[in-house]
Amino acid sequence: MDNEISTQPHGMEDVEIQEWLESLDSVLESSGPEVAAEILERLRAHATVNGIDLPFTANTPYANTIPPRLEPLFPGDQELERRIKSLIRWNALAMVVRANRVEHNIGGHISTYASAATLYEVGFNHFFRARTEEFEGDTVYFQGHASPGMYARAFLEGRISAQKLENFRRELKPGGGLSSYPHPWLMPDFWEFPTVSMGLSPLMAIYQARFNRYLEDRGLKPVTDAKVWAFLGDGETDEPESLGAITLASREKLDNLVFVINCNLQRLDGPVRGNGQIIQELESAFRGARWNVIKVLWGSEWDPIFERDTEGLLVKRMGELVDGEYQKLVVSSGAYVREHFFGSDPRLLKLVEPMSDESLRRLRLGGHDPRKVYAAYKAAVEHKGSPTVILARTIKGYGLGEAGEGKNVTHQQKKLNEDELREFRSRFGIPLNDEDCIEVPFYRPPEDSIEIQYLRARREALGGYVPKRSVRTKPLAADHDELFKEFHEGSDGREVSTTMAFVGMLRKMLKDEEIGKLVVPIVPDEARTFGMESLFRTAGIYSSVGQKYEPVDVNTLLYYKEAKDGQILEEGITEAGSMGSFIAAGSAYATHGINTIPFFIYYSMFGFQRIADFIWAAADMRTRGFMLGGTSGRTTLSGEGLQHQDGNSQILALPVPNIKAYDPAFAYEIAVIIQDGIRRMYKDGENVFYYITVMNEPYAMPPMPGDVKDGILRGMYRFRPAANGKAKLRAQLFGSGAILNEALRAQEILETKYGVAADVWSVTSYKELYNDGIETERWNRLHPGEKPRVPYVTKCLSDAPGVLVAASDYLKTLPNMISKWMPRRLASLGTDGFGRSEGRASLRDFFEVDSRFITLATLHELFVEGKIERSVLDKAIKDLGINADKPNPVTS
Ligand SMILES: Cc1ncc(C[n+]2csc(CCOP(=O)(O)OP(=O)(O)O)c2C)c(N)n1
Ligand SMILES: [Mg+2]
Repeated sequence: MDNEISTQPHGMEDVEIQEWLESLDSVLESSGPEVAAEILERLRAHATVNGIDLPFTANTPYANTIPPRLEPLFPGDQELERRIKSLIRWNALAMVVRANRVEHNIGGHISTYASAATLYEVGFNHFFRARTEEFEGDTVYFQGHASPGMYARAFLEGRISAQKLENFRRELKPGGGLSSYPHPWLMPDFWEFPTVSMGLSPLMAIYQARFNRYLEDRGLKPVTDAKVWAFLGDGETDEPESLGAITLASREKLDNLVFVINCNLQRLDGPVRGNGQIIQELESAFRGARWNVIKVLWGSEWDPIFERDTEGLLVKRMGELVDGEYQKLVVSSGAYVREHFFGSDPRLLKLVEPMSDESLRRLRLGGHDPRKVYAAYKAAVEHKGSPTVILARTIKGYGLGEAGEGKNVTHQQKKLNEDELREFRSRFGIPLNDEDCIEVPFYRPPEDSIEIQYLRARREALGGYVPKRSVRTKPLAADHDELFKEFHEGSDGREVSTTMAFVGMLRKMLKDEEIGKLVVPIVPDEARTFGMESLFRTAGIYSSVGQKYEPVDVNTLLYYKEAKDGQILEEGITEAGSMGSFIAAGSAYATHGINTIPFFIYYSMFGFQRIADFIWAAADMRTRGFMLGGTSGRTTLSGEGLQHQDGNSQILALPVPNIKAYDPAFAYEIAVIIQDGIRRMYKDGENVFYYITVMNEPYAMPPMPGDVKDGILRGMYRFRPAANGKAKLRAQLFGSGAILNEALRAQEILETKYGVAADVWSVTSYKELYNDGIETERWNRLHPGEKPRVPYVTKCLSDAPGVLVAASDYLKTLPNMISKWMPRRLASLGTDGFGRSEGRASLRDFFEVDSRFITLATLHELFVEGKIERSVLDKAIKDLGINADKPNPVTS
């Protein structure tokens, strides 16, 4: 490692080094750490000027950041807190062991909480402030795999019954159970943040902390000292999202943010960095990103040894070991530690000469020492000007002994034998006898015991219980009819894209009396692509420091205006980060009691495809708001080619149960969907959110043809019936998004050239139609004695004669999934395959979704039904200029 402190460089005399160290000590004593730091800084500069090549290092030695003399007094009753923690340890273990006795392999984790118990308990007893009427409260992201500990604590607090603990991981049992991990969807009164997909919570926490500042800077919430705490695993930091946004946190000086990384040096399979030091690696990454880094490596028992070590030998030795060695050392006997750790140098051995093997074995790590952890947390919450990360060393499976302490298998340990249970019981002083203990009963001391009294008093002092989720907003009141009405009227022949239409609505929403302030436009560096630059000046781009420079385009109308009260979150090129902001803004109704309405507009291909797991977390969190997939449609986005042209996202939205996905064609459809969405989410409090694809193809927006609102929202409505309803040859054409225009052109061709009268339907949401269909089927299956219900699609088409043809800018499977509720077979056209850099017309020819192919598909269906001759079909292929031997877009 490059953090080693060399104590004998190039034969230099010990004495000389000793003199330097002593003079530094004396400066420290007489003038304090700031002066000492200044001297060292000057020395470093002096050395550099004189040609001394000092290697770069962002590391500090492998020692605690806070020296014992700067440690605050521990304010709690340490012994009582230890007993409470032991009870939580026991119950957390009991939940997992019991659950797996009832149902083999139901899973659950013991070792994560076992290693992190002190990190959490110090937080619960002294730091995590609850949300109250007066104070917004701290926001805590709990490490997903530590959930048994959180449940066990809530059990002692009297918030979760023994019955629920019994049903850990068996949520469907009568009376309910507990979800494996933090899921607000499943436990909406308890969990606030889903954290178990590793890497999501660190990024979400950063954007949450930043959003808290945004709310303050915009005057939407009072300025407070509330903190965001995120508890992570050291293995978790390998996920790119974990460290992916740490520079934003320091750039924004988020001193309201504290990361606690539980460095037990292990992940699931084995060591995180067997051959290196994860703590030093993380330290340099975070220090390099200008975070305040606090290392909590060694427990108080080490302090006197460090004190005896005037030569800095111990810290040097500590920097030498790789994590694989440490993993073994911390669970070895005292004799082993003496021989293998201190034995490397007789002077080190001398340091521990007076200590017994037993006391060597009992040397604790920093993350298991409440005093050290308290000192770190206190320093973190008091630190100003940058976020803090605490790197706390612990042992994975702490206290499990032979059952897994520090072992590579410990992550998966779910069962303990009788001896192991007894040992754990004794080690943590649980008042259960040998016989009772092997039944692993839950144990809660009586309500009037000092443990329960203390635990309750501590939480009362901190405002109540954590975690706890509650919806804290009042619903919106207005109906916003006026706001959206103008968009029902069409564009009067003016050609606009649905994106432009949406931006027009956004502009108007921003001015609205009720929702204007609540709208949060979020964009990852594509505002110009979507024609949103006009909002830069009017709404302003949020910047915590305002605008320190005169923008280069200040003389133009639409200059790049950054402002402290700016409303737009211009996130730069990070869809993940933007989603972090979307989640923070879309869940503020619960976190802050503020109905912020996020509109996150982005390049649609880089949404579901790239950050689907964040979207899944947003869904779990009951996030509200609108995601707008811009430049959408595989053939509608011309030129950009394979990576950009999106024919997927409407499909990828299908699995997210509470997302409503729409592919509207016209401005009035978008207006209807957004107005209804605001009502559902912010007035009626429904836990849904929206995905709306918008396109960049300009065309005239028609006025709304009568009252079709219900059809728009339910997924389809007849947009333009056939002119001649009495014709012999009939067809129904289904179009979506920009492809609806192709269906309308096909309607004309069919009528004028082939005498086919076709109705054209706008299908705004295949997902809504599909959900309605499967729900209807299900209801009928479960209620055979009652009058069968009819799917909406079936109802729509009950009096719709002729062949059926659907075309969209997405995969063919989208229309196919609803075809079984149609009266006849459906021909589906869609854009399966890789995109191409081309113009729209060529792309629609290539993917076979233009008006010619819709015409051909219709004629083909009529031919199959025996309604027209082959010759008509053959001629049509020729007349329409279709190359029958063209490459198949699906495979080419
Ligand atoms: C994205 C993702 N990948 C994989 C997993 C499966 N998984 C669960 S815990 C774990 C190891 C955790 O190690 P670490 O982050 O060090 O936490 P510890 O339990 O050691 O505190 C893994 C791989 C997951 N939950 N999420
Ligand atoms: Mg770990």
